[in-house]
Amino acid sequence: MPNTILAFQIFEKYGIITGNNCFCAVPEGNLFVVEKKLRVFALAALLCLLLCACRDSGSTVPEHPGQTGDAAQEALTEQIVDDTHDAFLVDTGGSFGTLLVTVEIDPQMKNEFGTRDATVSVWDITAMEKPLQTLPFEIMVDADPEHHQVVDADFDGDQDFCYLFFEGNQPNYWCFWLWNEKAGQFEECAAFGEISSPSFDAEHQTVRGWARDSAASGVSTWYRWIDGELTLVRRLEYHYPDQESGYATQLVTVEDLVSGEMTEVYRAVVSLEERQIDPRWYDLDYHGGD
Ligand SMILES: [Ca+2]
Repeated sequence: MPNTILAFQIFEKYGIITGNNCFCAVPEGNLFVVEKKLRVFALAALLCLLLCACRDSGSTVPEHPGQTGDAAQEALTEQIVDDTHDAFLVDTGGSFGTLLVTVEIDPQMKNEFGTRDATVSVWDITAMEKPLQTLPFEIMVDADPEHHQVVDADFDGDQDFCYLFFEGNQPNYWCFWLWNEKAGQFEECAAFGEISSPSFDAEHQTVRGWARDSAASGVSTWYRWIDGELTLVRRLEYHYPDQESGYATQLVTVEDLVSGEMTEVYRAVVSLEERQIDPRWYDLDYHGGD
């Protein structure tokens, strides 16, 4: 788990952290109307399909009745929520239905930066004897209902979830676990660990990040899922104000993913006061020019 390493990198970049006082850190069966003479054939075909479906489901996801939101909501009300515990529901949208997720944070700090061990447990409320999954991670903030998000982070139609593990003056970083319906489990997506304040645009299938570097400088990033990998496709940076200009101007650059490499496609010095940049650079379909 690389969170501690990332936390140190963040610490080096952003210095002393304020804020949370933590360093944080069958298709539905189609019914065919068939002529009498075709019924025997149709029934035989249906039987064959059912046998294939049973074999397929048995090979990946265990048989599971799924759960409705109401039953899961009732289980949620019985969970502890305080500074070291959180609980919420995730509707996987598949055979497991709605799952209960609990988070427990060890109160004991591991180092001077306030890193603590935490555990995400995923519960099937039809079998509460033991969690469906236990997912350890490291955290540098307290538990809080505002520190979890349930979102379809990879735009596949199934809900995923994340938990805040680091929060600075503005940059904030989240651990993401994506639902894999075929495997019947959540899987950590490490790529999100480097994206501050991720937000999601399902319409354009983009993930956007924002990391403030100072009061006047910062970096916006845009990502897309390409061949299953969360891939940086644009980076727009307002650089630290130019000292030689008496902090009246600053450099703005835009880098795009071109032939597999991040390539600078725009560079301009702008007035710090007006911060003028062509707003079209905030549209990924714009690549410069008129
Ligand atoms: Ca998803």
